[in-house]
Amino acid sequence: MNVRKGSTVWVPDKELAWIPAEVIDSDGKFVQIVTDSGKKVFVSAEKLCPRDADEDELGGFEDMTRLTYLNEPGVLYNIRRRYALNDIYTYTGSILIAVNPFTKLPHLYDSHMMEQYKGAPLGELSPHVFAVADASYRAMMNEGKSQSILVSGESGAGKTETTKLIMQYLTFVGGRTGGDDRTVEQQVLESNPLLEAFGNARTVRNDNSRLVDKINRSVGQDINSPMQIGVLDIYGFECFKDNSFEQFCINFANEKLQQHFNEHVFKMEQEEYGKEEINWSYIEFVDNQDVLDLIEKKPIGVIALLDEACMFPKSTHETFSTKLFQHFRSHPRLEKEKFSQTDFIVSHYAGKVTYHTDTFLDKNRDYVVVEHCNLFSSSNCPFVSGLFPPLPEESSRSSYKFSSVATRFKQQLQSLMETLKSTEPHYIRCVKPNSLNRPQMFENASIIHQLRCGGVLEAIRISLAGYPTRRTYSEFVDRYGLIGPEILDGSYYDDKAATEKILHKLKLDNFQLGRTKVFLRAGQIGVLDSKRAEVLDNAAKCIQCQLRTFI
Ligand code: AD9
Repeated sequence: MNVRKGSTVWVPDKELAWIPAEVIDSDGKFVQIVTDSGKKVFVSAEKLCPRDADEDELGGFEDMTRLTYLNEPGVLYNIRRRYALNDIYTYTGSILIAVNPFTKLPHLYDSHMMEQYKGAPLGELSPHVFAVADASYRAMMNEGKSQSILVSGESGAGKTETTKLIMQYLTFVGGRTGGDDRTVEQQVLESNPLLEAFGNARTVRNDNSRLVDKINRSVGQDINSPMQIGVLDIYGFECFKDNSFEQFCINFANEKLQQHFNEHVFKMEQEEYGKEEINWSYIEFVDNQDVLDLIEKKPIGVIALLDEACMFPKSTHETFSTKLFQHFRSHPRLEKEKFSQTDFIVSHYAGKVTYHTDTFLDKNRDYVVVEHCNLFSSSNCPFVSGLFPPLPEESSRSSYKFSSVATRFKQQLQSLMETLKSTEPHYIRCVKPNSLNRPQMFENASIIHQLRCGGVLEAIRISLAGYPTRRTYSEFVDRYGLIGPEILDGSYYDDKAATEKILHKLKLDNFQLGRTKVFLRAGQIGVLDSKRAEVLDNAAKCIQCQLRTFI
């Protein structure tokens, strides 16, 4: 980054992830900084992130895209500032981040609040779970398209509470359908769990009875209605000290959802560019298809190799791991754990996870015989048949009659993805602010990790690949006009033309001029801010000088 003496920056910190600091000396590559607590340290300029000190004083932005510097620490501290004021909701574009308050905030959810959000366009009122619920309800009613609300986060992050609030709001706006005298509660209970496949996300077994209780949070007014709002409460990415087959399945599901999420975020970005009529063909889009291929591709992928091992009685987890390493010797997403012969490491979108394979074969073999499965799925009792959805042709015809847990999981995931693709998605990322479940405690490092796992930082990365900073022309001229006073001098000037001239004056290119806003590439706002600070510095010196002469 561009560091000059006096620049305000974020510096990495072991305990707090990032801390605010100011540059007191710089030789380009290395800089000396003083942290907020007064500590002076030398750091490599590459490790720093730019910080807009003016924003420290504010109570945080309702939408992360308003931040001057859309970087990891900026996002973290924006949420932190808001959380301190009990503003637990923040948008990152169209994604809602919800930080668990661990205390009751009844005023946030009363009927007066619900009334306010009814019909209000997203972004007009403060960020809220009701706003997302309302947006999905309106979209369903106006566009006739099914909607899905994906609520994710780690255990205790607030997924269940959030899901309940969504249902509360939907029943408030939706009420009863004409002529239907079932209570909403009954309807919810009778509703078809749109995303039923996810019963398996938690366990290795097809134990739906057990992001049944959980998945029944899906809401639909009428199971035969072509339009539905599905609420998916999904357990987030997992990375423990010991990770086994369960974590492998959960993380596979999260990779799938992440791909869906990336595509959605990318599409939303494109829509914004489209609205402003700017050229968006420059945006790079790197997805996680390579990890998904590694896991699910046939005939060679982790699941295929595992199934193969399970079908041969002589196989052990050692032979399975050996085969895996043979096939993926130089795969960028898979490596062997240094101190083990059988553990493998997958570089997931949210970080590396080491899997112990010891029980992989046993857990994957924990299947129901195909004939039994067919028998159960043809049961007249909907509960029983629901527990055993019919096997796809491919499995039931297989000469081995083998249905592994991982393959079933993969197929169910596939059907979930198809369902999701036919809906318009809305994302809510729940964050657990501390491990003690206490109000007003904000543990930076763990929150950064959750934002990464929830794809929030990935969404920002996608945004950074395009034009992360957008300002209306008048906002731009207000802040940076002093860089080119001659441009603004005198008579009438046009904000858009002035913006372009100021940018050219600084020899910046590759920006885009939209209908109402200028779109800047990552780093360009830093150049502008640096120049602005220099102009202000010089002006201050000039005034001092004039004062001295005067005295
Ligand atoms: V788990 O994966 O089912 O173990 P969740 O569902 O993510 O977990 P849950 O919704 O149960 O977490 O939230 C945990 C606790 O946080 C709740 O019991 C509430 O006491 C608290 N919570 C969560 N969200 C809110 C909220 N919006 N307002 C107040 C909340 N309290």
